[in-house]
Amino acid sequence: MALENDIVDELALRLDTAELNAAPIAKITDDYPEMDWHDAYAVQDALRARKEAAGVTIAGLKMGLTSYAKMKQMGVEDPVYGFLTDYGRVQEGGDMSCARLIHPKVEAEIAFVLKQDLIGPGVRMEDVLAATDHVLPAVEIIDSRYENFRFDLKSVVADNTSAARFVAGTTTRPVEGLDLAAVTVEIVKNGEVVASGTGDAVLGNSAESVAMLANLLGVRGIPLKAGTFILAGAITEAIAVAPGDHIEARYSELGAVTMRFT
Ligand code: OOG
Ligand code: MG
Repeated sequence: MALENDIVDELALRLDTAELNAAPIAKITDDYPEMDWHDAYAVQDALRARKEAAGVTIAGLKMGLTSYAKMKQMGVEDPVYGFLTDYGRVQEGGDMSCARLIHPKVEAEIAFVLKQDLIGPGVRMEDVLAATDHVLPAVEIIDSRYENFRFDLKSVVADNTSAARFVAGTTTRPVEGLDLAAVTVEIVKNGEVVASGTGDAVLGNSAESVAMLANLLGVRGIPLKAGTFILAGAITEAIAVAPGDHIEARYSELGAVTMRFT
């Protein structure tokens, strides 16, 4: 680690405050260019600890930057993970206020719920499929705490991978007989298709992304527990939204997820 503990805590406070006040900040590597990957996840862990101390419950985990569309959009090359919060969960078909968001964007993803723990390293896609209770469609609303959504990998890891809100669909499916790589999705904004993609955009198969999550956690001695809700990463590029927008993510096989921004 290149950063002292008190700096890690100060950066977590900075990011938490930016989120709670919906007031963007400069990316933290501008001040600490020497920070490394351990520091980045240490800041994310400190942010999570701050929120839990304030009464927030962790609602799941997420992978990010797992598709080429996203890596290209954000100019980065490695997948990352973060956490989801109870206050980030929005009801399918519901309204979502933009008041506490900075510059929200929506992403269509496939979510997993496991029936068995996965303990990395060494977890393979087949292990994930065998350990999956069900999958469901989900939209993630990301909202970078950095000005103009501009960041590098260490800054975005510290910022909990831009996690803000999420909407899970109501139809769940077991993975048996379902080709996740072939699932298609369209993002429809105010009646117009604005992005589309196929499941294989996420590391060939979203289950591969969950295997990577188990392995990234495993390196740190953390098991990926049964029952965890996991967002496997955006299939398409992210689409900016504003008050008044209606969003529908339409999947083959998995149904649809809708929401309105206010
Ligand atoms: C980082 C988060 C990316 C995904 O699904 O790829 C992400 C960002 O683009 O702000 O959640
Ligand atoms: Mg995402």
